[in-house]
Amino acid sequence: MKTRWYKDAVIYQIYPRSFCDGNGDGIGDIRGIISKLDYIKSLGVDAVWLSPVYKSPNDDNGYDISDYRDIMDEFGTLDDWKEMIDGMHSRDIRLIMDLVVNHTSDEHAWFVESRNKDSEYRDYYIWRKGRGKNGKKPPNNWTSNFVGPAWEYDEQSGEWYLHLFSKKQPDLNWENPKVRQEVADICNYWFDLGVDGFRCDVITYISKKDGLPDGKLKFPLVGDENYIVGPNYHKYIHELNERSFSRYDSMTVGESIGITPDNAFDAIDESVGELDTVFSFDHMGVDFKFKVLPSKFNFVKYKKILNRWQQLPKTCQPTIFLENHDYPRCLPRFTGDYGDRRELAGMALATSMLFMRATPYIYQGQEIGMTNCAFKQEDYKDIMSVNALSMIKKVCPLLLPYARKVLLKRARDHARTPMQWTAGDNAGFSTAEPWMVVNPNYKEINVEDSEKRSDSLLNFYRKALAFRKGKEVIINGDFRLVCPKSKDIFAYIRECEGKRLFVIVNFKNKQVNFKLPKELTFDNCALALFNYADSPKVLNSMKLREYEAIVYEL
Ligand code: TEU
Ligand code: CA
Repeated sequence: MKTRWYKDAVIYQIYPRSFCDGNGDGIGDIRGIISKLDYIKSLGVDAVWLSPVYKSPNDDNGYDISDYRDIMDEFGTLDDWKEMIDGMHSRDIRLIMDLVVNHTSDEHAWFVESRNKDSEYRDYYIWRKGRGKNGKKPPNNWTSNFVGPAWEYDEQSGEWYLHLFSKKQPDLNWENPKVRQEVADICNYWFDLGVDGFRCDVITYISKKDGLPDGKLKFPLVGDENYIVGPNYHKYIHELNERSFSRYDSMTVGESIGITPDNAFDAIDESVGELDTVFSFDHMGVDFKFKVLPSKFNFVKYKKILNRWQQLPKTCQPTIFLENHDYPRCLPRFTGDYGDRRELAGMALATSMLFMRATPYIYQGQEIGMTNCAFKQEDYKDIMSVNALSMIKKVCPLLLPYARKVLLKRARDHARTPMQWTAGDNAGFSTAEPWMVVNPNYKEINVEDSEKRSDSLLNFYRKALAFRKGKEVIINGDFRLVCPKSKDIFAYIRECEGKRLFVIVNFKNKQVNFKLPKELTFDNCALALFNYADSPKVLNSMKLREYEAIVYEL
């Protein structure tokens, strides 16, 4: 049944609200996506991961679902969706939908029912009595990922419900077998409509420790040791795999905070029958302390983390991504100040990631080198940013200027500014004023302009993806990091049945010297990909130019 097509696939992530507006109301939608299918195909990607498009009151832009079997009005109808998936399939592009089942919206019919203590849906969620006199203190000390306690008091029943995200995102009770069956049914509903897989949102949070014990006090999330990869996590995912994933030629990728190279085998090895792949976030944290406070980018550590994933057995398929809708843009996060070499820097990042043994993900706009936005305070739209600002205003207004500085580096909003299609009005994203500010640099950074230049970052991505396709050495070859201690260079060798690939990338906006390992010889080598027109056919100069990135077939 399983073809494991994802091993040779590159996946493009669409955040629908910000991708393309098809009906001129300022909000991206499905008709907008349909209008860009040829563009997506032209990139050479194999699949799309679509962030949630289900019915939702949009407290967290669709990650709060009120009906799993229908489409959000702002995004269109189920018929539009069917046209979209047909359009993808006819172009040989698969569709990965987002599966958000750690929690629902508080407006989901189950939760509305669940507020009633006698309802059969009460046990679909996690209700507890409070502590202290009159139970007016939350049942434990867990905190929400979106600031504040993870519990909300419900006057009607005098009890609290758990929400690891916003209070409009109550956590489902996976201990309840009915909930688990509902989830399998939802997956099968979409599989039967043709979807090719799921990206499983915060899937490692579904099993909470028995008795919901207090967590140790640590900033910023208290209690996470009691719900990340909890006691029944593997059992529940295995069951879901049996009831759903394994019945289709599907692929799954878990948003799997807590899965590390040390425990990945149990989570994704082909023999275990759970998820096919996971996203891990350690490499996305190397320039933040406590996940939020900006700190210096530790390049050596970054390489070390990625390398550990590469060394997993071949039956465990890693993923690689530099951007998604929850993180700031990778330029200049990982490249430092690129000055006027933005596209060269983007090519360096692309080259570093695309030839690993992994399923790479490209986030919308990454392919044209979109950057962070100099937001004003009122520009922030993300619930996480808005909550953080209002909490700080309340608790310690003196810290507001600092908080603003942090957000300029860390806010999820950066990834959510409208896709920059043209230099025209609203960056060609919409004919109306977009729901979110457009990055003013759209006049220089946009798809239309990138299409015109053969040496653009966009066209570099296309070349890289075309080169990658079907190459056994990239899909399955061994991975060896070269000069792991170098503070400037990301280099690796891939090897499979006598075929070798050598990838060398200068991450810095300066010339750097390097020393090649002795055993690397360049007889009969072919220059496969490069970002300077005159990149050397043979590496012997021992000097790489600013952000120079080269791939050799040895
Ligand atoms: O993200 C989970 C998650 O842990 C993030 O919210 C994280 O805390 C934040 O991005 C800081 O890195 C997933 C989705 O990707 C995110 O968009 C949702 O808001 C969240 O789950 C709740 O569904
Ligand atoms: Ca619209």
